Amino acid sequence: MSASGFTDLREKLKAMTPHRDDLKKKQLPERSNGGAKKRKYREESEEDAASDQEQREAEARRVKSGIKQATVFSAQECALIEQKIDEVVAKGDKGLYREHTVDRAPLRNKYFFGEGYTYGAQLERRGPGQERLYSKGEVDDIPDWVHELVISRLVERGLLSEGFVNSAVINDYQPGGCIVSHVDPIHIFERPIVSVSFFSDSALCFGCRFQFKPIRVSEPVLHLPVRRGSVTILSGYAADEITHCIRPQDIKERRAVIILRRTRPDAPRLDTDAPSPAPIPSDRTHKRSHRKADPDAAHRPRVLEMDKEENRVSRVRSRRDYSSHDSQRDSSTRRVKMRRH
Ligand SMILES: O=C(O)CCC(=O)C(=O)O
Repeated sequence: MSASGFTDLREKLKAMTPHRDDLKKKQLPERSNGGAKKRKYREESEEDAASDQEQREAEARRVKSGIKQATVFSAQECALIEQKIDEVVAKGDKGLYREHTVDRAPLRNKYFFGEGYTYGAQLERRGPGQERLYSKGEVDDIPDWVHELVISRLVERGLLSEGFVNSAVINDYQPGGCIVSHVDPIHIFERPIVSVSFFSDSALCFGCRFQFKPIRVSEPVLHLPVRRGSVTILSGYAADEITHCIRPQDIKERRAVIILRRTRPDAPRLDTDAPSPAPIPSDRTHKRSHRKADPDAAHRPRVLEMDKEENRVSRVRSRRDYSSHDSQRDSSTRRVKMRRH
């Protein structure tokens, strides 16, 4: 034993730092508790992931319930229709259509026939519910070949009712082209929405979130192949309760689609001489996120934020456009900068 009463220096050290043992004792249960917490957290997140997966599967089933598809056009018939689409493109390039028939965007051009519509950029209020039909006669009529080669075939097959279609839109996509997530405006178009694909196979996706700069698209709730010569008919949940889009990665070659729809008799129409159009009943304008079924869906608010961001960017751009042309603007002839689907 030494003068200090300790034979072992380790004991002396222990006596000088008693709190260390206490600390260890306290820490031990803490540590194992931390492990339990982690395990619980992992289990909970696995459960969350499983229930999220189940919800997505249930939603995919609801989407499928509103989709009908059929292969109608042979390769030979497609080739003839594709030649007609090329003629539309050539006519557009020569400037032979009315101003609002053609809407050009990078990697995607649209040709509106029968009826055309716009977002409300020129109304200075944007977003779902703000879309307006152009005044009658502002877009070209539906070409005869669309009636003869496409619509009548679908009527014959019982896929369309006679006289239903009064609007035909041709989208012509280049590789990498896309259409962001949207619901075809409920206050403008009756259901069903009928589309026929040409030139190449692609996919229509439901429930995707888009991010921009660089463009990124989240996993869809449903990825629906849309093959050359096939018809896709959307109604119910697929048309109204979830957004659809074409992702850039799904357009690998040139693709075109002819969208056949009927406008509602009470669809609001742009009338440049009149003041703002009357408000539309909220049951036909309420905002739809890409997922409606589960109000707790974690990503839903983010989608709306992104949609807002999209609109905000266009609004800023359109304001910029307006301001540079302010001197040219009056109440009847506004410059229009818009985004459409
Ligand atoms: O390209 C498609 O099949 C869909 C196009 C579409 O949803 C639209 O133009 O509103």
